[in-house]
Amino acid sequence: MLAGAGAATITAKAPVRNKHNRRALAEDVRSEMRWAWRNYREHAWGKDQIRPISGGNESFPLKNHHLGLTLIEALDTLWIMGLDDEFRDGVEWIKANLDFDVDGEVSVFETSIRLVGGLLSAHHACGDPVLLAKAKDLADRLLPSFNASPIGIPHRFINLKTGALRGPETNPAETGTFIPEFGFLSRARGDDRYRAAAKRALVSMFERRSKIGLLADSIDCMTGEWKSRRATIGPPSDSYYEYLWDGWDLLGDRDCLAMYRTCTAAILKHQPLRRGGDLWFGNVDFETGKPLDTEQDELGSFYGGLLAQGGNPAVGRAHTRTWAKVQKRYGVLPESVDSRDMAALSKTNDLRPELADAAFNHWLIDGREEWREIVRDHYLAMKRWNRARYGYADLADVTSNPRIQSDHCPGYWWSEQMKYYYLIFANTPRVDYRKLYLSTEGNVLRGLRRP
Ligand code: IFL
Repeated sequence: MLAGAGAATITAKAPVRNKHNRRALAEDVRSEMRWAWRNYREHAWGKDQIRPISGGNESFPLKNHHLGLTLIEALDTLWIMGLDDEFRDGVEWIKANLDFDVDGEVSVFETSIRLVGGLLSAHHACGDPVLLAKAKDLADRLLPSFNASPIGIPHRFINLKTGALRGPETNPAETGTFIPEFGFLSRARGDDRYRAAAKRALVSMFERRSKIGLLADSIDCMTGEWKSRRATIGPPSDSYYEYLWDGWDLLGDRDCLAMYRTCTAAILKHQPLRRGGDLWFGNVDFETGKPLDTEQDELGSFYGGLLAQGGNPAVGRAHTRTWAKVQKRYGVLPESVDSRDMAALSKTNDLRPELADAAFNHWLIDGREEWREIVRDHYLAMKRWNRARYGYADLADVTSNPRIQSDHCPGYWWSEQMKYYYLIFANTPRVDYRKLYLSTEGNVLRGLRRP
């Protein structure tokens, strides 16, 4: 389908300096969320993902079985926006229908960040013990993947019913993106097993860093042998670094802070790539630091926000501004660009939240208007190009005019960018912005205020 046809058109960009315009933007985001939710409610209720062009549905993370992924991802966003009837409806569905005893295989990483995290943030919002119990049941089904490895690094896939494992060849993100969810669960249940497993995996990966302090992006989880030479701050390593910081931020774990600092020092020494006024982080050989290619993955655009959180705001700002230039060129970001000239190397757009995530994190730290402007542009371009008949859709090509949409809406859309947009414009009393903690999937595990 061609985007723009039939979609609501935006006629002007609202200056974000003006309070009324910010309020209007927040209201607009809220009303888009409600519209998308109603479509999901009507056409794909209880399914994992709605197909936004046809109104059909598709399952994820299981192949042939639905777990209500979208509604679980959406819950804390609905709650923050004060869409309380919708929130209650979702919680009721979970209580009546959600059952993880399914003979099917899931990604351990995706299941933890999306489903365990989504249930925990909904529990944080309303305190319902059933949500916590469901999160525990699911985490119990993921834990064997950690325990099966002599070095504590999980296999990539596990069968939810039988515990059968697959995928020993894994990577930093799928090794180390567990500690906030598992740590929260351990605290809430008074059972340290979850936190300890997540921490062991983080440390085990860290101990395998090269002499110059970098991690490669593929490893055997049973032997600890590296399977690649490429160090990157993009996928599949990105959220490993994010969760080192988060282990400190959310749980006060000093080892995580020390590991974050060690990894960051190595990255800042070997990976910055300056071109004109732009700052990228290159993909390099993990033992020599030698540059490998010039590709920059959109998922890496979260990194400027993380650097600012971790105490390197100037470098972080430079990187986020570089990605904001890419946004100025394309409107909606392509999946990857060439750092030499910002040419799109992968022209698709998977409704990605990372640039909005980074800008939001900068704004929480320094309150500058420029971050709100980046987020506003992100939102307006998405509304213009990604809005389809039944919801928001990926783009098959961000360079065509009009843009071409694909019939897919990822679960993270409900948990991430809609929340960042709303939070940056709304100033809602439901959130203590100074305490706010957001997971890699945008799930709030600290800082919600019940009315
Ligand atoms: O699942 C999302 C999350 O932000 C993540 N990686 C990619 C997704 C969004 O692009 O950690």
